[in-house]
Amino acid sequence: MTDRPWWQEAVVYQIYPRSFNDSDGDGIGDLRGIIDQVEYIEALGIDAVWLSPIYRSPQYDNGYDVADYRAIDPLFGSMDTFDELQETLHDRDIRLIMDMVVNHSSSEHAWFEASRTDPDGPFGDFYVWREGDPDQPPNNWESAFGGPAWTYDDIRGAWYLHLFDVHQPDLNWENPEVRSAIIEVMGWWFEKGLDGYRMDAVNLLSKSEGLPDGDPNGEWVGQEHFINGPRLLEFLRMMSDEVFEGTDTMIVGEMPQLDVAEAHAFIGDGPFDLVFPFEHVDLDFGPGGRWDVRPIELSELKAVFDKWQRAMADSGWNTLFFENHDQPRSVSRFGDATRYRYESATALATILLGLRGTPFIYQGQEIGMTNRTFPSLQSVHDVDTIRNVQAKLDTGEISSYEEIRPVIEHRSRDNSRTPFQWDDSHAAGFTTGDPWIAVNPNYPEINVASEEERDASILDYYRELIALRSADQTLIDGQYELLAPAHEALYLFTRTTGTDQRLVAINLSGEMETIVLEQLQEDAEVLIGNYDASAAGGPELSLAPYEARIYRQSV
Ligand code: TEU
Repeated sequence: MTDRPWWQEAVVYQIYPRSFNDSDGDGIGDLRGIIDQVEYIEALGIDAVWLSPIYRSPQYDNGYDVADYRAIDPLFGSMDTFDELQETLHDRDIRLIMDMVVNHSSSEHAWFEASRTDPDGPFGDFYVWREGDPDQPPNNWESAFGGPAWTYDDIRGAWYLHLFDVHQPDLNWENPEVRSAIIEVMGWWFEKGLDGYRMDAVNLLSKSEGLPDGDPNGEWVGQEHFINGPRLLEFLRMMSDEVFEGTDTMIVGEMPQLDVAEAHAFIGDGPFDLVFPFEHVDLDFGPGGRWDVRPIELSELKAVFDKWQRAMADSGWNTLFFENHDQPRSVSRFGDATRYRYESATALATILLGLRGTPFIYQGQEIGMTNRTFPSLQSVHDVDTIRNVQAKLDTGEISSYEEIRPVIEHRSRDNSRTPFQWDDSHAAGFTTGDPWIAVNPNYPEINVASEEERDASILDYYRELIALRSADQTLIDGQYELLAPAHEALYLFTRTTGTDQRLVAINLSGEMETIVLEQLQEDAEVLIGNYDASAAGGPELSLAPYEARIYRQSV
């Protein structure tokens, strides 16, 4: 035991409840389904579960549109089932983190209903309303999901802002009543025993005064007026003073477009414990932005990690992730899902758990689930993909879905939202009914049951690696140093505490690679590897395709 906060030693597992396990056959995953798989979760060796939103919601954005912050959506179960889940996890020393979506609510939230029908009432100013010509939005800001960020509401006769879907009106954080309402909600769940929050899109809360037009050529038009806005820190500090202060919780802020230089304001001595930046997963944006893809070099990926690792050496703490419910599957994106699925999935795991920071594993990553194909726009469920593609069709930027299909198949959020693959039975064992989104056709081969049967499986490797890391202070806290930064196939770094060192050696290519590495000692001991490499000391290091090893040595 150290005096470090628990979340610095933790490995977190993200569950997307809709797609994890369905207990009642309606085709949608639920809380009982999670309870039924708690042993699986426990056997992974993780310390905390982060649940994507389960609040009452019309589900236009799969729960990121909250209609009641204090109720569980009946799709997922009841408050009693929630309590049971929390207790079941706590009994096993697994903490529970919930997603909290406070930049916007659902348009079906009672606050919005009241706001649009009674402008002079107590909720009249809860959202960002502007009066004006119904044909002329108040400014040129765009929704992250494509098209204008404004919709004219006929009931109120005014425009409302929605940085995401039309069903996700932005809350007006300038209004102190909004701030206290949210703070009350957040405290309420803490009283129920919750261990922390993942704060959704939380760097968008403060908008520039006067809502001026944004650069029409920006990646997200208007972003300079709503990302890390003028009062953001003030709002987050207030949250921290009134809700987090003095609790033993973990608060991680999701912050799109966050720069490393800005990160320190939010963590360390800042209001949050952790942030999720996106620099490493945005690297493959093409010249046309998010809906364009470019290949990336390994040296670029290493440089981004290196920058964040070095920035957090003395204060702050990193999050480590390759996947979440918005990102495609990492083995398809950064590995080789066809020829070297086991090797590359485990190599990526070794990076994730080898770096310094808190690792977040997304459901299915631990069995090497892959991207799938989306032959038509009708086969896509995600509002982000559908609306962005539709907006491009409407403006004539593309003339058919087929034109953009390769990008969608690379990037669509649906890639990670297909049902969790438990076994080779109907619908991968996810549901006895019709799954809300099609199961990846590779489920007969890729599933938990088949992983359990293999001699060397991705799942076993994850379990072993998590156990190794959780018990190894040098892997948790050792100082990080990158070796051979410009190498385009090898990812090599050390983690050092005093004289105790781990050397993490990974080949991220499909070829055999050899290097003379002075830092690798002859008597270095392999602690874990995804090939059989018990006696493989240096200084000459040869790594098979996607081979990964963690060595222990003294320096
Ligand atoms: O995502 C925030 C965000 O900025 C997204 O636009 C993200 O960049 C996008 O999904 C592209 O990958 C959060 C949630 O994680 C996401 O699921 C929600 O849809 C969004 O907020 C709105 O609540």
